[in-house]
Amino acid sequence: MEMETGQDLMMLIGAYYIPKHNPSKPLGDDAYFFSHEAQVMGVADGVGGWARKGIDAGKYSRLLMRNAEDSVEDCRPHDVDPMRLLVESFMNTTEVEGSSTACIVSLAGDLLRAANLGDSGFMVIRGGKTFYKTEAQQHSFNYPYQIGWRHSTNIGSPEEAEDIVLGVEVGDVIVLGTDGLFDNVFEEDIEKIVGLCLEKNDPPEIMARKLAGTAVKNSLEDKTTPFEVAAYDAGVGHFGGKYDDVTVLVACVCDSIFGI
Ligand SMILES: [Mn+2]
Repeated sequence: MEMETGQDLMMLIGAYYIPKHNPSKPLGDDAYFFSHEAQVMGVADGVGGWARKGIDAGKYSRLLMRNAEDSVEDCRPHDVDPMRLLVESFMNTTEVEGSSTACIVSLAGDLLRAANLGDSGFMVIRGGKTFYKTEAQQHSFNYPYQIGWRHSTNIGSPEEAEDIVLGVEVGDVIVLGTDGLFDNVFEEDIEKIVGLCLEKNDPPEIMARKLAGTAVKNSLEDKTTPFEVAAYDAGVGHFGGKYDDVTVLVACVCDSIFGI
């Protein structure tokens, strides 16, 4: 799908991943990729419940993201359709079993496009405030929409992903993450951290590292978190954070004249 776009903007992207401490599974369940050249980035969170069946869902999420990255080569740079990328990578991910949430975000001109399935997601911060935030898709509390492969059969469908298009501006900051971030850091705190980083001129990777670090810290402390609030709303007793793999990508939207 060709899109009519305005001003030519670009995302300056940085990433940081803190896997859950587990010596037998050092890579965790999250995976991500990004391409400055193509102006696209994505995260995936393998569903941990598969461990009970002896399946490492991290292998699924990593292959899903690698296949997405490979499919980027077939797209025109600065014109990547995230939904198409998600469908293609899903169809190509049949070598390992498991399932995963996924969120892929691209920039074409001044249009941000995204495909979001499950409870990973992103927010756009403009002028210090949240301008846009994805809604988590869940069947029930802590049971997100997902895509996967098991016994040579598809699980879920990438077409269930929310297809998002929105205009962005120079100075916008996009925070893309797995639920490990959004379950443990309130929106207002993400805004604050991003604001402080901008004051210091931190590059996106440092911003991502600070956000991920805060998520892990919050998850280990006895304090109220978004996960606790969501659990309460669902009638489930859970206090504090949710210790999880945490992946954060930060993209600063700038004029492409300064970039590639
Ligand atoms: Mn997670």
